[in-house]
Amino acid sequence: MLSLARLAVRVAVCRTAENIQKTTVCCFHRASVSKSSQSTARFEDKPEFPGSRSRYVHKLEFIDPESQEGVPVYRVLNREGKIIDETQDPKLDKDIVMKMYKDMTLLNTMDRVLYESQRQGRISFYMTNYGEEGTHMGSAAALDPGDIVFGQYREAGVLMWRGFTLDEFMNQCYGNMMDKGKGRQMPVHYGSKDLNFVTISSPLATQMPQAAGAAYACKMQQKGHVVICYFGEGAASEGDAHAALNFAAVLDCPIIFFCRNNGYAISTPTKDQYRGDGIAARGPGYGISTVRVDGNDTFAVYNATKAARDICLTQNRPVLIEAMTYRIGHHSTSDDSSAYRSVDEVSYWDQQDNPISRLRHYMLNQGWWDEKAEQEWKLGSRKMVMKAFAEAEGRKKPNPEEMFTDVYDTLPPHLEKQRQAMKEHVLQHKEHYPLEQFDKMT
Ligand SMILES: Cc1ncc(C[n+]2csc(CCOP(=O)(O)OP(=O)(O)O)c2C)c(N)n1
Ligand SMILES: [Mg+2]
Repeated sequence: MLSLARLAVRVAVCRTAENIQKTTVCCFHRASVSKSSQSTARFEDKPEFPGSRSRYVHKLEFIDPESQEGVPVYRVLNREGKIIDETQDPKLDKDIVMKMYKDMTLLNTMDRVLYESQRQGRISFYMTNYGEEGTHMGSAAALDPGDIVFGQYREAGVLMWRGFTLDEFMNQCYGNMMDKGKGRQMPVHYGSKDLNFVTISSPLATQMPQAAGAAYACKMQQKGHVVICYFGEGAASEGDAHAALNFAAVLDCPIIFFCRNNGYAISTPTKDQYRGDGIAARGPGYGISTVRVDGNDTFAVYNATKAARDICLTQNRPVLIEAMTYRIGHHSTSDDSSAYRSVDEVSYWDQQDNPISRLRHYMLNQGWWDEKAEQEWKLGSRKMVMKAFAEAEGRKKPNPEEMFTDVYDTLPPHLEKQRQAMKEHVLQHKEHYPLEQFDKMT
């Protein structure tokens, strides 16, 4: 009723007003008629629904995922360490390739020592990186040291590449008084403010929305930095993974989502994790540029990460990389993978498709490495690892009072009470506590 009354008033005004008013109203009317006829014509050609880009079809057809070709795997080096297509050769300096190889093998040696250390009851827990070294060094080398890393937990090589020392790794795993986290975290939960590596938080996918937020901050700061967020294909099933990918896409965040698809989430193989074509197939669904690479090819990972970084920086957009690899070790020291996969399967990846041997072949082909250098490095690097290991083991544990520090600026009264009670109790029953192994209480 109200709109009819308004229309009547308008018509009346149109009839009685001066010419200029008449002209204005009539023009408005003409314009609206022609606009609506134009859009009617467009409606017939193309759907105008907000939120999609497509066309009309007149035959009922479901999209059959089986009929879609899988996302291809980008590769630079073949298994014999030869460049397949010269145009893709990253032409890295000998020093860089040597550092890649030395860090990959050093990580391998450190893993063996710390894994054994846990088996002998010297540390509480450990996770190896066997088989995934190429994803670590290939991606880390393509980044700027100022780029912020959010890891899951199986990316120790990225931290090693950035300069985290063997002492620092060992101190953290031993939770001794030199550990940056003051012994409060489980082993492998590394972090380094100096190296822009955010401390590991193992509830799966927590790092992903945090990383998207940090990337948004990078965009606002405009200091030429991006974020890289590592996650496993298992973690990609968490709701937080969806939130992170969608936020980053919608808010145009400069972030590289780097999925390490190593075939398993503890004992769950990928076939029981998802039905689609891995994680890469999800990228376009989020409107994110995506590439799938051979994660055992360090150069392919390097090229993909470098190109992704450029996209992030120059276009302020996220990129998704899915690096296909294989977890050669058990999930962690709390797992025995022989219960759910065959020895043959594991040895195929260990012997036939291993990132370390592939890079070694490349170096041998280049004449940059030989058996003598290999043996010397093996011995020398093991010595370095054993030295750091022995020193970390010999260091005292942190002062037990550190349990109460670094959360509150001023300790609240109830925690102060607990701190006092702990101290009195421990000092009163000294004989039951190995206090000589701890830094002295104040
Ligand atoms: C929210 C949450 N659920 C379950 C776990 C237990 N958990 C630890 S690691 C892991 C598997 C993760 O697999 P993936 O993301 O593929 O990483 P990978 O270990 O293969 O590197 C699970 C289920 C956890 N840490 N957090
Ligand atoms: Mg996995």
